[in-house]
Amino acid sequence: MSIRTRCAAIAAAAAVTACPAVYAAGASATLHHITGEGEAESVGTIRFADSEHGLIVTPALHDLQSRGLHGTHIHANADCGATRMGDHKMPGGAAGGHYDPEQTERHAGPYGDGHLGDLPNLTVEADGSATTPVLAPRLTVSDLAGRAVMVHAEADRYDDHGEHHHGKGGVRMYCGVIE
Ligand SMILES: [Cu+2]
Repeated sequence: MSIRTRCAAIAAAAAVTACPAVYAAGASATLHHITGEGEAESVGTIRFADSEHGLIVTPALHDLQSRGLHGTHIHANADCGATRMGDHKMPGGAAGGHYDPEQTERHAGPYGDGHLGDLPNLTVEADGSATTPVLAPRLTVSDLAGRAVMVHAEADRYDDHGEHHHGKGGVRMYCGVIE
């Protein structure tokens, strides 16, 4: 059954008329600056939509602290809180690691065969805004429920040298639960 046919059947059964919104539905997240104390100010939103070439990720972010490329991923848990190990507080630690349903444990980038949650870098303009969409060809909106999107302080070089942190974008800086 096609999505359109199934949608029509659901709409008939539920006596609703909002069918186009059902199959055109996307997802979005409101991002917040994150610190060792948890979530701070909002910096805008990221929207997600399916296309025939994969997931289109459209940022509408502002007041970001540094220009240039920033590593961005879908992380496993819908929680942007900090975690604590002894005296060390980790911003966004509650979001867990990169979404990796196949348990590849490889950080291979959006076009690789590792973490499904690896997104292309987001580009932050000189004025601190980010509005340029990127494409994640292996993901769909249906993968996103119950997860968070994370923007890191530095560029992601898809460098998977063990715990070599900067290869994945460095410190977790902005996070949003996907809804
Ligand atoms: Cu990340």
